[in-house]
Amino acid sequence: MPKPVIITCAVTGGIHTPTMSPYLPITPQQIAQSAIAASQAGATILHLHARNPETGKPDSRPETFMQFLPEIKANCDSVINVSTGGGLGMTREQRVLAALTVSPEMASLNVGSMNFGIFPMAAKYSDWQHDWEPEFLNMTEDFIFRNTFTDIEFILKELGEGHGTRFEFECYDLGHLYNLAWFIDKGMVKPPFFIQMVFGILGGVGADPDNLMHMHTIANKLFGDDYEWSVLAAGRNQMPFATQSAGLGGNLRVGLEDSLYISRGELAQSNAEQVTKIRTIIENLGHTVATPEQARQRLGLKGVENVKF
Ligand code: KMH
Ligand code: ZN
Repeated sequence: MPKPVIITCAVTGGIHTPTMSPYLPITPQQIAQSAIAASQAGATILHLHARNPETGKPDSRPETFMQFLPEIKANCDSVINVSTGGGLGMTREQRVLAALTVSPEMASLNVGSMNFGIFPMAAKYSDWQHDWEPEFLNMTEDFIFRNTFTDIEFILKELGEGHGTRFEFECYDLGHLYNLAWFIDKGMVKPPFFIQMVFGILGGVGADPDNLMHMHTIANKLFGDDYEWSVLAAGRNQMPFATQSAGLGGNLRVGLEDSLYISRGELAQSNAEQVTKIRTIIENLGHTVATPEQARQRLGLKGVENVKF
């Protein structure tokens, strides 16, 4: 019997900008409402970033997160996963501060440095709502998303050991799996590991189904039965890759952080719409969706009573 599928919903992220979609949650109220609706649609885990309410720019301040985290926690039982990726260009300390403050059950951890090229999106839009938007996108042409071994160790120690927070290990390429294996061999990461394989980011592995199969094959060799694997793909590849993962017994991630669309050329009007679409696919495949409690048990999480928000 295949395991219930863990659906992660990445509610707003730090990649897309306000001009790109009127449906992208920006304010704390919008983020909370969208997250709660996504939970009601079936999201097992909620992956959360914060944004400046006035400008929509990625915001790493704990006080901004605290304007929506308690409301989400009070209104749904989905696992709350606070991003340490922040917004491109933030320092390590900025990126991890919110998670260190709120001590979540889960946080993201990016397992390798890379080029993170979202500049091609800039050419698709004009009449920007805010000046920062094209600047933010275009700066990524000469930008390295820094996640050195020292950076990773810092998060593992400060957040993992310090707070009992466990991680959504974001792996954008084959080498990132080997980076994670190195930390496991050093005894700095304990099973069960939750590996989020990321496809289709310019600078990471391409969104080719063969790459998903190979990353899965290598992860099986490296981690055996000690891991849960999940798949996300950016943009138009989101649903096909989520579906491929579900068909292979994997878990998956959707959400407006990773794609603004519900189908080719049609903007998704909510996170819940994407969650509902993939839930229907999962159930049509004969699978069930994992409950937050099942995810807590499978991922070894500390329990919602142990967070600080
Ligand atoms: N934006 C995703 C492709 C993080 O928040 O730590 C990767 C991500 C990184 O979600
Ligand atoms: Zn994220």
